[in-house]
Amino acid sequence: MSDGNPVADCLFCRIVAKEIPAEVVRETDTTLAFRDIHPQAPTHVLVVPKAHYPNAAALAVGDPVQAAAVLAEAGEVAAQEKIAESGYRMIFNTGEGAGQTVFHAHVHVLGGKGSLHGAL
Ligand code: IU
Repeated sequence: MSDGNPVADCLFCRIVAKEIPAEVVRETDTTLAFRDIHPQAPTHVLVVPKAHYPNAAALAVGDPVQAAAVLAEAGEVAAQEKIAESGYRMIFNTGEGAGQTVFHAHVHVLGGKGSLHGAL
C-alpha cells in the first residue's frame, strides 16, 4: 500500500531529492517538472508528485489534492513551454503492459510540431 514516502531505488524519488540531475522546468512544494531524457516530441516534460505513488491512479486514491496539483502543473508547463494554444497531450502510462517503465506517478506533457498525431 502506498503512503507517499520516498522509495530508495526509485529513479524519480532520487530526481526529486536532487540525487540525480534533471533539467527542471518548474517546481512547487509538492511537484517537480523536468524534461524527459528521451523526448518523443519537441516539448516533452514529465510532471511528478514529490511523494511516491506507483502510478497516477494510486496517486489519485492516496492523495487527491496532489493528483490535482500534478494536473494543474501540467497546464502551467504547457503555458510556460508555449504549447497550450496549439494543443498538447497528457499521457499517464499505467502498468508495464502499457509501457510504464518508471513506477513513480508521472504525466507526460507532449507538444510542439508533429506531436499531436499519435495513435489516440
Ligand atoms: P513511462 O511512462 O514510465 O514509460 O515514462 C518514463 C519516462 O522517464 C520515459 O519517457 C523516459 O525517457 C524517462 N526517463 C527520464 O526522463 N530520465 C531518466 O533518467 C530515465 C527515464 I531511466
